[in-house]
Amino acid sequence: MNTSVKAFNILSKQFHEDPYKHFAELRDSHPVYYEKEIDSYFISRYEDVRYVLQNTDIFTTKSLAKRAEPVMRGPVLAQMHGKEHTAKRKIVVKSFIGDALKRLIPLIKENAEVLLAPHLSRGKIDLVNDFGKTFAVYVTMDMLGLDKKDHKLIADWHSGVANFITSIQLSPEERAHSLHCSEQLANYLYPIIEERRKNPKSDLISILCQSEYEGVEMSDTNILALILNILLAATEPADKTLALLIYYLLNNPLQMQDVMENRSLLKQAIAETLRFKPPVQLIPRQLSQDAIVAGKTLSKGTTVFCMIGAANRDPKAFENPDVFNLHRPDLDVKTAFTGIARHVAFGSGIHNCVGAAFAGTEIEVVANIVLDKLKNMKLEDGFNYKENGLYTRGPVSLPLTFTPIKE
Ligand code: 2IO
Repeated sequence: MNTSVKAFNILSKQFHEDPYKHFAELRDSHPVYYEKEIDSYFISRYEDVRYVLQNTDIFTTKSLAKRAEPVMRGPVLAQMHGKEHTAKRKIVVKSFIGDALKRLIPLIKENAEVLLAPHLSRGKIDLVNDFGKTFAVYVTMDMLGLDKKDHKLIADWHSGVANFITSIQLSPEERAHSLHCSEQLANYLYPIIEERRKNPKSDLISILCQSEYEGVEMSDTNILALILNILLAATEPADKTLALLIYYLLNNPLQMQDVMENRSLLKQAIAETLRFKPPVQLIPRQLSQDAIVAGKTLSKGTTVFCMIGAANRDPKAFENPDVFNLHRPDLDVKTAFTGIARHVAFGSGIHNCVGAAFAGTEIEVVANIVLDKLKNMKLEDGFNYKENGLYTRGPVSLPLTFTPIKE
């Protein structure tokens, strides 16, 4: 294994521009890559990523105490373990599956339609900045039971907090701004928690307020942390996934045609998008003891990042991994939105994404509406596709043209 000569650096501009170009070299030559500037290791092989994510006793989620708790103001689900984790995850998951999920579908539809409407007569839209970002915030706010008139405030505070959680390096100014956004969110949400305790409705905040753990209601701080957890996790990856899905379908006209002719293939296309371009690229862990990964001994206390994009492109796990193919036999759409998915876009092991089924439905519902309403959809002429982000990553913009619908 060659560990001395490195043709790239994870923190370089070149890597940020297209991490995918470097994944094969990482997996082949530096499967446990050390980044000195941030004193952390990056793990890129599918097998190793699964091993790390599935062994939470050794590769713990303690990393989130530094990365998330200052802005979440309390423990998020991924930080919990044992009885507490099981009980609280159960409370949250109930709102994301079964009948609760079915009840969310009309809200997802309505949000998509309301936000697309003003663009339909224009024949053009930037799917990320004119639609996706606001759509993601609207759906999350509906689910939590927040008043969408405040969506701009929430979106701004959300991005400040997300910047903290998903940063590799953070300047003191950025850190101060993120903490300020977190405080604003707390000031906004505490009175709502108080109010929902008194007058519960059917939304997720009310459910959290009414739920008991070990016979007592949760504290305001613990409820706030879970609300922020859901706000971040539901909003941050949603616009990215939608834009990536549409971009790769437009780039693969035969697959687009298949989906247009048979909408039941859309779920497969979403699963393949998550494998091919996972919106969450990194999952951090902290070692509780010395451990060996890909033949390398890592010591207790070390921070490692699982590279989700690299793992999902490992030829040992997926055939022709660098080809977008919604028909691939190794995708397994039945499990793709569950904890036993073959791809690792939702993580793996006990902390796998609690909103996976919800995410699959949300993107399916909105993508169906986009495909129905934006007839003859094309990328705008001369458009230069660009992605942004190392931790969460997605298209910077996606300007589309389509046949306008006359009002
Ligand atoms: C919110 C990166 C948006 C999660 C996080 C502090 C914990 C956890 C994740 C995902 C997506 C976010 N981590 N969701 O990677 O809840």
